[in-house]
Amino acid sequence: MNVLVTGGCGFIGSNLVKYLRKHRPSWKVVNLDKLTYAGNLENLTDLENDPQHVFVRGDIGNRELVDHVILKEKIDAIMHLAAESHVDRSILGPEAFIVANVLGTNVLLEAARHARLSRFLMVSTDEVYGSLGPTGLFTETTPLDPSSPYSSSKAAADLITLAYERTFGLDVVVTRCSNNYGPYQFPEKLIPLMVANAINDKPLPVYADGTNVRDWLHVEDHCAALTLALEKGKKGECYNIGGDSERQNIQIVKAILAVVGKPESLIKYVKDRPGHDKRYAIDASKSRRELGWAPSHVFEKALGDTVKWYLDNRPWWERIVSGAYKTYFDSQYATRLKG
Ligand code: NAD
Ligand code: TDX
Repeated sequence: MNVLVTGGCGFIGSNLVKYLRKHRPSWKVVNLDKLTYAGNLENLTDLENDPQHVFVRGDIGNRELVDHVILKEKIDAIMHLAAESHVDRSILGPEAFIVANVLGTNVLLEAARHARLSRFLMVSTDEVYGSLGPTGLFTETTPLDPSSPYSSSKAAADLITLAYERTFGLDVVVTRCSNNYGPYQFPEKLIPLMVANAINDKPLPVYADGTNVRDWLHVEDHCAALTLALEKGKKGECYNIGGDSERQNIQIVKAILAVVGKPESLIKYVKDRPGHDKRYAIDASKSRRELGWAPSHVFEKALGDTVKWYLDNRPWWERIVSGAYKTYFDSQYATRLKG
């Protein structure tokens, strides 16, 4: 099997490329990534001399390049992860999200259709469902009701993908997962940002009162689910993937401070994110039943291990927060802390 992974130098993509090389050793993994601010080839140094991993730097929106890669590498299936992925950035500037997530996905779908690929796996998100109240779970039939430019661009891509099955008969599967955590996450997202700030004795900016709830899924459990969805998912179906680990943001932040050994006085409550979804929670029973998947990580232990990974790999994230992206991080803090 020759699989094209898009976005394979990002957080989930790089974990997935490594997961596939380990658990599906006969597969060739071709990794198409533009290397935006969030893409980092250093995430894949373990695979430097691996002939079964082929890296191609390029944009999913470049149809000529995508066609060429599919033909040259004899691609059978696509696992599509490349995206602009950060909600706060989508509020600062939605356009990049529409270009990469909506138009980029459409280019890949067209290429997959014309090359008659055997499967197109669209990695979507639980954020397409919008927000829950204090009770209830998202199922695959929950109506889509996205709140942010990010989640609406993902919902658009998710629906276009499903339309390619109905209209053109392309074999597609859509997965919708909850918040991932683990190694190599860009330090703009809640967990690595809070770890980095705690280590550097900087304020930890918690939006509103910190009671918003996310369901946390370890990235390796997500990679296992994506692999099974590619292999066993039914054509034209959606699969929810969740970690059964609902936590309030403030619980996460306090747990991180405890592991790093820093005081809770570093917590700074700041102005809320506009359109901030209150709660996400996932019913993943369809994935358990049809894919034979279940998460294997226990949240508190895996969060501790994740925090330790960031403590042990300081150069990896320090280069990001103090290097080329320092201006972004500084201006973000300044804006948040004013609130
Ligand atoms: P990320 O931001 O860490 O990585 C995205 C990768 O895509 C980067 O390597 C970037 O260079 C690449 N990329 C962006 N635009 C591209 C383009 N036009 N052409 C080629 N490559 C491009 O993102 P992530 O957190 O790893 O998320 C991966 C996917 O999973 C995304 O589709 C995201 O919407 C989805 N998702 C993420 C989470 C989460 O918790 N992180 C949860 C649900 C769904
Ligand atoms: O500084 C912060 N303070 C804070 O309180 C940041 C960055 C976040 N938060 C809150 C907002 C959310 O309630 O923490 C929660 C998690 O925030 P993010 O890490 O930005 O993730 P979220 O907005 O939930 O989206 C993530 O999960 C779904 C990913 O970024 C998406 O790509 C994915 O689709």
